[in-house]
Amino acid sequence: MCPDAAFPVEPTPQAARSQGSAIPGRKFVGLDAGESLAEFRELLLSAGGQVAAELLQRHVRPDPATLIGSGKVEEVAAVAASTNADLVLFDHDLSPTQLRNLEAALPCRVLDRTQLILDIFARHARTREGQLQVELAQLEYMLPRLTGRGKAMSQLGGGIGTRGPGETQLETDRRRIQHRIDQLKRDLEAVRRVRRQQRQRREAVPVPTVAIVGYTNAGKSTLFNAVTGAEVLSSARMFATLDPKLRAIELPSRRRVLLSDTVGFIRNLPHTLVTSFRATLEEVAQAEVLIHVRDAASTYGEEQKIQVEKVLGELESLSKPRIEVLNKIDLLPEDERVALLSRTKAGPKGESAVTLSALTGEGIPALLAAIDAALRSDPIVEAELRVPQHEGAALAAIEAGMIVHSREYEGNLVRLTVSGPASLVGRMRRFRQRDS
Ligand SMILES: Nc1nc2c(ncn2[C@@H]2O[C@H](COP(=O)(O)OP(=O)(O)OP(=O)(O)O)[C@@H](O)[C@H]2O)c(=O)[nH]1
Ligand SMILES: [Mg+2]
Repeated sequence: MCPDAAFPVEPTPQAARSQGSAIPGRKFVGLDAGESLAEFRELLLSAGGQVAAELLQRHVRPDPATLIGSGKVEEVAAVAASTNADLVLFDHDLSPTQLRNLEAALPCRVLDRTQLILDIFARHARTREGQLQVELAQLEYMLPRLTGRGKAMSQLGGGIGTRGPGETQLETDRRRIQHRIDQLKRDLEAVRRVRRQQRQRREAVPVPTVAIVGYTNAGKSTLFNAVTGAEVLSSARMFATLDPKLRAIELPSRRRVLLSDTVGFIRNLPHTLVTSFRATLEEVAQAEVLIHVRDAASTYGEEQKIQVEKVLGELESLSKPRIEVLNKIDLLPEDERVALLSRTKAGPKGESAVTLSALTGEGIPALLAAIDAALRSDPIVEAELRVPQHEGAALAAIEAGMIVHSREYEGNLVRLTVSGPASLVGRMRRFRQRDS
């Protein structure tokens, strides 16, 4: 069942900053309180919850005991009671002490932002590795927060943050959780060993990888499907994709690359998750080119871009060639579309930008051309070849792997002007014309 939730939010620096702005209407880089609240509401919906009430607090200094201060706690308690909420969510992380105090003072369970995101991940993890990673992150987050009242333990059953047994002895809980953590780490290591072997096998035949990255819900999976013809789940819910998906595609130059769809990023991605999903994000670290998908229709696109670049920095992937995709242009009014198109044509230095709609397919050919231009490995070279007509296998390989610009017949020879990947052209060395 969907628990109703009341949530007081945002004693954050961002909220304080936008309140203190001296220029009315001027937006700081960073979400203002309303935008932040809207995103948090999306997270709750993605976790299957419903909003019973929302409370906002602008607070410069968080209270170490309760985050929001005793007066506000009373207000929240009253709202939670009158709306019959099952859950109070905080768009902020809570220290073990704060969580304990709030649980004691409020009539229902309390979850913080990290626990909510962990819960969404738990719902969406499909592979064994994903499930193990999420459970490990949940238990590591929960361990120092056990209250002994059984509320925190309820992480393991149905509903948001309620999975598993109720009241249990605190010490037994701790030991049991520690055991489970050790077991999960061993299981994960075994799963990862298999994946490493698969990767090594893949790397024996090197095909460059292009990774699609971006903020959650930007449209990465929709784009992945549009380009590869695959049917990866795309959904209006946040964090629909947790496990990387790989598919081979052919570029206009006839080069083949592996395209990978990855987990979305979000501001303040819980630290436990960054480390546990590092393995999944190996695809990003290994990729030769990154496609950064952005939601052009989102009003907080700049903030999302900053967050994505922060995670790319943590993955030491900021220096890779990056193609910026401004997605969802079908949602923009005509004048904004035109303005965006002319801006991206000019292009910021060193970065290529493509505007497209993954939904309608508009702009996808330009993206494929941009990938071609960004790939450094196996560059495209032009050549003139003279191939005897009886060399059927070589002619077939040329047709399949290169672009043929012209073809002339000279006796039993075929004379071709081609462009193709240097590796393939190199294999046709014996047919090459001496440069004339
Ligand atoms: N109108 C419009 N909607 C789009 C476009 N691309 C994606 N969407 C929608 O945006 C939502 C999110 O799309 P996904 O492809 O699941 O996004 P994602 O980046 O993979 O999200 P996560 O895996 O959850 O991080 C879905 O409801 C899509 O239908 C687009 O070009 N235009
Ligand atoms: Mg996705």
